[in-house]
Amino acid sequence: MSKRKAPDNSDNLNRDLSDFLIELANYERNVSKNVYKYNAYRKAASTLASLSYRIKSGDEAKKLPGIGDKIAKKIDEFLQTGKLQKLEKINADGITAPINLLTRVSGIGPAKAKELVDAGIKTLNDLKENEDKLNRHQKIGLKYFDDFEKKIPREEVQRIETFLNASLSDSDPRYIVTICGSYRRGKAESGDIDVLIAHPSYTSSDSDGKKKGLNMLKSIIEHLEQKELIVETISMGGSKFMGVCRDPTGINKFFRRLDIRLAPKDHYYCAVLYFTGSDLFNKNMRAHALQKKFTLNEYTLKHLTVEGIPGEAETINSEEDIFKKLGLPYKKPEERNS
Ligand code: 8GT
Ligand code: MN
Ligand code: MN
Repeated sequence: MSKRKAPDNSDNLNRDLSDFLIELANYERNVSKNVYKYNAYRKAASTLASLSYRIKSGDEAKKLPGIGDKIAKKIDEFLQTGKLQKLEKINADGITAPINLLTRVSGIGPAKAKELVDAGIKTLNDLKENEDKLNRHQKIGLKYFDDFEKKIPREEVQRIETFLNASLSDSDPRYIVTICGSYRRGKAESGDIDVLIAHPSYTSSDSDGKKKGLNMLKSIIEHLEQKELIVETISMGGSKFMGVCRDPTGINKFFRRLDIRLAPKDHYYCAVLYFTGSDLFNKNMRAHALQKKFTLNEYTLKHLTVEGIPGEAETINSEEDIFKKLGLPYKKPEERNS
């Protein structure tokens, strides 16, 4: 995955407001560790960012979903003074700013960032001098810090998609390849590239499925290294690869974060849905599933008994099937951005 960030629509008329809410959200996530407040600030920021008009007061904002008294007050303070006391204080505490900086390194989460800052490591230079305190992922995150912060234009993802399809079908034409994430949701730019792969010969009922999946994923990765698309491996689990790639046409020179997942064919549509996101959309959909006595994850959709025990996996032959079984109107990927 890539780091959660501010809503990025360029014509955001409330940019200053959504920015300060995201700053507050990051503080709650990275420093206070209050997930509830983190989500509340993020939701409010995303609501304001999606408006087609400029918010003029806290009272006006309060009519919107997810904006209550406290956030409305902050909006008023910001509109009247151009700043926020709370943020001024946070930014002066000597801890929050470096923690926020370090969490921008791929692989460094809030807990690790705090540990580093407590040890006096507060800048990227400090990190370089203390590489022994970093794991493989974090080292790669540091090495490509600037590149990983750059957004990937849609045309570049398209080029990589074409290249991937060609390279994989050249090793086996039956591979099914889908680029998910923000790209599939129609975004003009992405933070990373999320590739989902399946193959008709690999299903969850295979007796030695785990081994088969891992071997298949390994051979895919080796092939893509040979083709000089993949340049580094961050981690490689049973069904999940995290690494670094490069635009194989050479048009764009930046190093990009690449996630590849291999799904058993019968789990494919649940995997597509999950891997397309957005993560907020997934959360809402899973909550809705629970209300309908289903449990939904990246693998399967299952009915829950009255005791809350999951039954057999439903047969799913499309993303539409999942929505239908949950009694929801189908949403196209472009409609899943919040
Ligand atoms: P992006 O352009 O910033 O990459 O936006 P994105 O494509 O929507 O975000 P992502 O972080 O690449 O995640 C894409 C989907 O992958 C998410 O919707 C989520 O369901 C799934 N996902 C993973 N791993 C993780 C994870 O560790 N955390 C989160 N939040 N989501 C994850 O595959
Ligand atoms: Mn990702
Ligand atoms: Mn992504």
